[in-house]
Amino acid sequence: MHIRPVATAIFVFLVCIVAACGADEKPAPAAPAPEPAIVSDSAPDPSTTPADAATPATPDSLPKGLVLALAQFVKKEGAPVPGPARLEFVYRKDGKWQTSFVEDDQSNVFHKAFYYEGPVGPRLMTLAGTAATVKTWEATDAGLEPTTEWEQDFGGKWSRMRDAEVADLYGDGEATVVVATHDQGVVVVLRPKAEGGFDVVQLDEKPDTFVHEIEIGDLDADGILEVYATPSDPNRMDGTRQHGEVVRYVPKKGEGRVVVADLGDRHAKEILVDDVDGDGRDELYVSVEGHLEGKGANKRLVDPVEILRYDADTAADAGVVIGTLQDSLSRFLTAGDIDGDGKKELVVAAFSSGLWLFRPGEDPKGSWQRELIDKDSAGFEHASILSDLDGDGVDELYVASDRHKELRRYVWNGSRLVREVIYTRPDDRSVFTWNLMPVPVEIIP
Ligand SMILES: [Ca+2]
Ligand SMILES: [Ca+2]
Ligand SMILES: [Ca+2]
Ligand SMILES: [Ca+2]
Repeated sequence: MHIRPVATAIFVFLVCIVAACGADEKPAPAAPAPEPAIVSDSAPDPSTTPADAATPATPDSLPKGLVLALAQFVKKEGAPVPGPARLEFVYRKDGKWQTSFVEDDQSNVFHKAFYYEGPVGPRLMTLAGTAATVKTWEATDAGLEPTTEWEQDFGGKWSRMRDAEVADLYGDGEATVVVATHDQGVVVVLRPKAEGGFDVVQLDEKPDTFVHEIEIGDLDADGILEVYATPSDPNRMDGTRQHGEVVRYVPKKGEGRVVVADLGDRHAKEILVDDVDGDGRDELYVSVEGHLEGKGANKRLVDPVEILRYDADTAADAGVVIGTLQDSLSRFLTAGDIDGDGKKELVVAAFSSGLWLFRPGEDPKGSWQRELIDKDSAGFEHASILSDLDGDGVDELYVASDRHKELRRYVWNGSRLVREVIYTRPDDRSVFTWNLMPVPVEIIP
């Protein structure tokens, strides 16, 4: 692959700004990709307008929209600088996809925003970096009104709220929030109080440690939820190999950090806990980064991205490879039922090789079937989610293709996923879409 000057310029720009905006490592350049080895890697053109008879028509209005959590860069004296943390809402009303936004000057990145129903009613919850805040936002006639629920300077170089998941962690019926942070290894539980607000309970801390991702589930099927997290050293900008692992906490049992996946000198870029194979028990999926060697034009991929599966009894060094991608990174895994057959699939969003659909094989603890959904979809984070916004029982796929400044929707047409662009950014401002989540339209400003 020839690297065009414009691509190089964009890459250099990304490296320059990435440290400032809450990114935890530099984007790797596109690897010269040998052709992938297994199953159908030729995708039909997904950009076909979904006009086939089998493609469901999109209703004029939908009960749910999407919230995008963003870092943005604005021009100051001609140079790009981090702008205020930004949320964008995309929703369908009156036969059109519409947008609205909220900005927060207190921070320069929102890493995640999601719908949260606690004891005091429905809110939007946000996680921001520098300043590191967790806020709830109430829908009022005057717009979304924020309340700061937790704010902290962790005392290191960076202070960021990075990820959160919500579950009834203690079996008390409460929507408890687990939060991952940068850069002192702090993991906390936010326990909602009846009168509003949260008790902050710290699960862990470790000097000079980024905690990137949180997942919650019950792998051992004992009815008690476990918390999974991905701590790492602060990523180096020189691409040096670093140790990676996935750890587990069981707050209800008072059980602290246990390493469940030891990835040697490779990082976990994403984890997902879900019962994708449908046997009634959750499993842990880990997206392990690929490795590039060499410099400049000689740079080549020596280890592919691997998607590993862990069950409750899998040893930390014995994750099962369900699939590989000839790519350096994959930072999003999302599970759902894309074709309405009652079985879940896994979508893997890779850095430069596109969007991939994984289906469990006959033995879901072995190699899975893999299909290319769309080669022409990319972004540093490449945030993606399977969600049933139209409520017809089948999940649609929503993807932020930041390279194209587009938000895209993919719908199953009976034989494949068909792409539709539902939002194109109207300006050339650089953004990182860190996350997107479904939200009821009632909370959208
Ligand atoms: Ca359990
Ligand atoms: Ca399972
Ligand atoms: Ca399915
Ligand atoms: Ca649907």
